[in-house]
Amino acid sequence: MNTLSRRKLITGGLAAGAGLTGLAVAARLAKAYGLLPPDAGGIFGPGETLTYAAQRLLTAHAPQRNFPRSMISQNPFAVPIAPPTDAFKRSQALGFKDWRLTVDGMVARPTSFSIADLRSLPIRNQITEVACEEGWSYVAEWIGTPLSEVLHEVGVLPQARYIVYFSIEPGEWESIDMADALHPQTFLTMGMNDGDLPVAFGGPLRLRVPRQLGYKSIKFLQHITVTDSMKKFGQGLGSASPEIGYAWFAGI
Ligand SMILES: Nc1nc2c(c(=O)[nH]1)N[C@H]1C(S)=C(S)[C@@H](COP(=O)(O)O)O[C@H]1N2
Ligand SMILES: [Mo]
Repeated sequence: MNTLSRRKLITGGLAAGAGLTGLAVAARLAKAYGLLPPDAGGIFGPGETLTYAAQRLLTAHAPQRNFPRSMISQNPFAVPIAPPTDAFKRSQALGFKDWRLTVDGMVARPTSFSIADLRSLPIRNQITEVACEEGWSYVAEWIGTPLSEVLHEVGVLPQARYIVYFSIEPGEWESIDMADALHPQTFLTMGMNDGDLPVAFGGPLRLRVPRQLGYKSIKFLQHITVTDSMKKFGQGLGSASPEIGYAWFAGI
């Protein structure tokens, strides 16, 4: 037996002895390289871990499709939302002039932004799809400022890994990693199809995350916090979605 095949045998034997499948090995590599999603359940769910790791390694900066204007949906479907609270209605009566987006956590300059403050940042538009996990989708034009502009304003600290974002609607919160947070299509959205963002679609402020399923695009955005770990939020799985059985990473 030559040295090479002997070494192969030993390596193979080690892997078999430890009961490691290829997926589990990949999951270990993913962990070693910081590519584990917060809802990864050890060696359970290595498939989801791989989806996230593969996306991050291969397509970290890939844009979602930007549609031509002719493909904007005529009757976009708004998922019915809970009836607005009195506090929300008061703010709406004021034209949302008192609405604030608070950005805090691992930042150099915690800041509270009004809608007018956000409008004074560089404004961009994109024509992208909202795809719900239940199977339907629509295309709309979204107008807003890239989240990266706000993160730049507040000065994200180097150890930051995720941004966690909360709706005024109780129980509606999500998080994304810094690759998605800094992606140019991740928008703080104030406008839709040439008008203000309607309340039914999350107005006055929605985080659009077009590279992931609709449930990551939280409506009535009120608070963003920057963190190095998801352990301290909710059940520590990254967002409200995995707590009810949906994947934290919903890349499309
Ligand atoms: N605050 C809040 N944001 C939300 C939801 C919600 O119920 N409340 N539903 C989510 C889900 S499951 C989807 S698919 C999209 C739907 O977006 P649409 O209403 O623009 O179609 O919004 C997401 N954002
Ligand atoms: Mo959804």
